[in-house]
Amino acid sequence: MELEEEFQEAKKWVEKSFDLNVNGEASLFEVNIRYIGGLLAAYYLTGEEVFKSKALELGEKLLPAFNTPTGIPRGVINLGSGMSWSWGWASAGSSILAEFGTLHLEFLHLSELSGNPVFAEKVMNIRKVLNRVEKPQGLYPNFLSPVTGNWVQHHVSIGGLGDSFYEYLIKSWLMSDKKDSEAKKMYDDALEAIEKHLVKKSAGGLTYIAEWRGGILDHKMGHLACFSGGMIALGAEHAGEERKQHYVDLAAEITNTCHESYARSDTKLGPEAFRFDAGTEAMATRLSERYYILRPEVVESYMYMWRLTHDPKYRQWGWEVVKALEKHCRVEAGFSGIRDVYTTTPTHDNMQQSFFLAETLKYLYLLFCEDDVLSLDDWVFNTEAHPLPVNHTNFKAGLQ
Ligand code: DMJ
Repeated sequence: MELEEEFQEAKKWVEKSFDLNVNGEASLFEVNIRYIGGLLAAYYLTGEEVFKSKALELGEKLLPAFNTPTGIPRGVINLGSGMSWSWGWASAGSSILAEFGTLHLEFLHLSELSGNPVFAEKVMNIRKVLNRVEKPQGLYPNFLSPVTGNWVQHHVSIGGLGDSFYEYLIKSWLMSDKKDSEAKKMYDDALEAIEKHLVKKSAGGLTYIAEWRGGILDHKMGHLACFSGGMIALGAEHAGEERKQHYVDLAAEITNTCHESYARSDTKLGPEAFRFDAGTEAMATRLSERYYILRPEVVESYMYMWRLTHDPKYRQWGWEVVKALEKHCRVEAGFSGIRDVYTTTPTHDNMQQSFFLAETLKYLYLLFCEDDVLSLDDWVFNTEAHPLPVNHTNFKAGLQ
């Protein structure tokens, strides 16, 4: 974006002030997708060694979390002491699918850059455990025990707790220059099961993805689940001639539903979760689900749908979001989340989440760029929208 001065300032901060030995609770998943992903992308975009060495140093610091009987990492780590543990709120000491399932892209790059296979081995082992365990109806529940390697609860969601696991399957295949056929198969099978059991159409004709609680459907879609329009669009091109149109349509329908969740609010921004029950369609029914914290998933899907179809409506929808952000979220020091999307005198939550810069604004920027800016043929975006290069040459790490 030609923000050269800001870049130099940030680089200086990474060199001089980025302390990797903090004693405190850090999420393995967030450190990976935000810090390691960000550092790797900065390295690949600029070639500056400092980003590579910090990414590798940080990667080493995450390794102790994998010392469990199955090799499935625990969710929380102290970077100073190397101690790791499971989230207190995760039932029976379990690890979360969207967390341990969202390491693959970054860890393969860490092995590639360092020549040390350990990172690739860790994520290939996670895949092995997942392939071994029985999947109810072909679905992947959200909680797995790092001790036994079995599911702890049968709650399935394409939104929070599950989301980016599915995203990393198709992206692992794309990043390997379409060589990692195991990832592609896992993605295809998972999507088939999701479509069979979770994809529904409302009375008003809106397609949505429900959540599954041990066989019982919860007709709710989280804002987080709205990334799936983009994911399905990204995979559609590679689905084979007969299935391609089917997936393009499915991606468009889900993206349309997510747009409806924005269009039906007074601020034109979408709620944290919306429901399809008791006569409600694509609106939050609970007070606690009416907030918007500057999340990216809906504009992320607009960006992928635009690149796939070039239908101008996706740029129009993106522009509606830009205007709504300016109107309702802009504050003196930056942008803030709002507590209720259904009132035009919103209360700010006084927080600018880091994914607003990393993802929401980046996807909006890309929506209005030419397709060759970070072309999807050459780059995959990690789940925090940090671009990582497709390995067009010799992607061996972990795949022997
Ligand atoms: C981001 O941190 C990532 O996209 C993650 O995968 C889930 N969603 C948040 C932003 O909403």
